[in-house]
Parts: sequence; C-alpha cells; structure tokens
Amino acid sequence: MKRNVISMLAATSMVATLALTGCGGSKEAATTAAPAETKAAETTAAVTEAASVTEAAKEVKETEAAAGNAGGLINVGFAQVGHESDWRTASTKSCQDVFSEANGYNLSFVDCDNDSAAQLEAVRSFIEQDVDYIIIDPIVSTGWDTVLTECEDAAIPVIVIDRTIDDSDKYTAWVGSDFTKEGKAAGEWLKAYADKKGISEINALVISGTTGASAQLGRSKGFQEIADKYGFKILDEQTGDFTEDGGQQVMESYCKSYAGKFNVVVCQNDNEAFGAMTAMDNAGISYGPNGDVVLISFDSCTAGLEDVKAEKITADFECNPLAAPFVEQVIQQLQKGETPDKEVYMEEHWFALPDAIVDFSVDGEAQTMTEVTDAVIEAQY
Ligand code: GZL
Repeated sequence: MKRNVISMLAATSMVATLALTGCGGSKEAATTAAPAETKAAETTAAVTEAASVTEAAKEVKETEAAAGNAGGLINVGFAQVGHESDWRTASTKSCQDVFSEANGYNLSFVDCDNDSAAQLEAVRSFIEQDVDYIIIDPIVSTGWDTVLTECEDAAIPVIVIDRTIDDSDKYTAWVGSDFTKEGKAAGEWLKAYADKKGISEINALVISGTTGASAQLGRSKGFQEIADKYGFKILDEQTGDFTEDGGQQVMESYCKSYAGKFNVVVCQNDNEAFGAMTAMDNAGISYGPNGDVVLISFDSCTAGLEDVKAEKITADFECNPLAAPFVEQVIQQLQKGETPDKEVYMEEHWFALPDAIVDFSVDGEAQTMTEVTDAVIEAQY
C-alpha cells in the first residue's frame, strides 16, 4: 500500500513538474500558448502542488515509521564500506548488534567491498525496499548529492557514520570522528616525543588510507599541517588502502627507495602498520621505542594496542568504530518527531607505553594520553 501511495504521489509530482517546466509538449508551445499572467498562475499552482506532494510523502513515511512495519520492526538499510580492516569488522559488528530483531529492527546490510558504484547501488536498493532509515559509511566523500536527493524525495532519512560526505548536506545526522584532529594529534605528539628523545630531524614516510576517504583526507591534512609547523620532512605519501597487504607493498617499496633516509613511518590505520612491520622485518629495519624508526598508527584496534605493548608501534591514535549506539539514539529521536544534532563526535584516546607518554596540545588544547596495559587491551574493540 505504501509503495502505491508513494508512486501515486510521485506521479502527481511528475505532472506538477511537467506543468512547471512546460514539458509534455515543446517548451516553445508551452511558452506561446499561454499569456504571461496565466503562465505565472500555472507555475504557482504547479509549485504548490509539487510541494504538497512531497509533504504528503513525508507524512506517509512518518506514519509508517512510527508504526514500524507489520511486525513492528523498524527497517534500516546499512551500506558499509567493506571488510578491509579490524576497525571495519568492529564497526559492522557494532551495527549488527544494535540493529537486531531483538532490539526492534530489521537490518538490511550490504558490504560494498570498497566499491563506490556498488555503494550507490546499495542505497538505491534500500529506496526500492522503502526502508525507514538508511545508514551510510561513505567509501569516499564525494559523488553523493544525486542519490541523497533520491532518498529525500522518498522521504527516507539518511544517517552518515564514520567517514563524511563533503558534497551534500542532504542527510539528517553524521556520527563519527574528527580525522583532522587525529592527524594533528599524531604530529604534535611526534614533536614532543622527538624533543624528549633528542631526535633533531624528522624524515617521515606516510602510508595513507583509501584515497578520497575523509579519514585519509583528514589524517593527511592534519599531519601535514603540523609537519609544516615544525619543519618535518615528509619524504613520500602513498596509499595502502587501509589494508595489511597495501601497507606491506608500500613499505617494501619505501625500504628500497628510502633505505637509510627515514626515521618515522606514519600508517593511517593499524592494518597498514601490520603490513609495514612485515616489510621492515624483511628489510632488516628496526622500529618501535628501541628501534631506528618511530612507527605511528591510527585506529587503536585490539591488535594494534597489542603491538604498542610489544614495543612495535610507538603511539596509536584511536578512531572509535562503535558508532551504532549513537546512530540508534538519532533514530529513536526521529521516531519521536524530535530533531537530532546534525553532528555527533565520538570520544577517542591516544595510546602509548609510559616512555612515549608526553605532554602535547592540539590547537591549544592539552591532550591526555592513555597507557596501554593488559586491562586496556582487554577492554578495546
Ligand atoms: C576511519 C575509518 C577507517 C579506519 C580504517 O573512521 O573509516 O576505515 O581508520 C578503515 O581502519 O578501513
């Protein structure tokens, strides 16, 4: 019934649009057949009609969402980036645990395998299914306005998690992290740590995340800003696509091209760091608090913190994957007709062993570091 209602409303809307643009006959015919004052009246009427159709679609959707579907479940479509990292696994599990049938949800989950075209297709399939809400973790930050307009026309609220959408604001809320702050924190920590250790010159190699992902854009931007501030040299930056294989391949190339020329490696997630460590092991390059290379990572997944404790990664900058409980809060607000905040930032921590815990600030705000202990590792995602 709901699909028929929405289709009828859409058809009316099309008729209204046709009248507005003079389509359904040549533009010239629409322009010459009616004197100006009649045309203006027709246009006004069409605009009014189109607006009322969209409003009606929204009312149908709100009624349906409030009632849930036949089983009282709230239908949620989730277009996930993929399965490229430990972080991603935790993010997926968080959503599947929260949006369970026991909690009153029917979750349609699509693993988009890092394929942007597949992700747009998944969102359109959710529109076809006429879900109540759509969750998107955008693989890349652009190319979204058209499909978000389609969601808006179907009166389906969109909640963005984790990475950001930078070319459209046609979504209800975003829940995620400040990636630029993460990059700045890594840079400011490195400066404080280098000063403590008497490292006078920083020659860094960066293994970045998926090109165009807001996590990559933000971490690169933030670290570069601090590198410029203190005169770090960034010898190279290549993408490891947030994967272990990608991190290893890039690091193998770096070990050949920059042998003996670098003393810092920045990996934009733990899985890249795992790959980089394999490559440096194979090249006989030492890393960690007692090695020749300071290894910095992001995400702070359990395995990453284990490598901090094992004195391999010197500092790990967390990105919290457990967004689902906050997304559910947004959905519950919408169910009650309330307006959620447009942005919800996740809490994050900066991890190291005691010797690498130093005082530093980001944009003038003093930062706290967390010591990696067995208990901290046990509690991590
Ligand atoms: C960051 C997230 C990134 C992680 C990677 O919020 O999008 O994608 O840092 C993951 O581990 O692949």
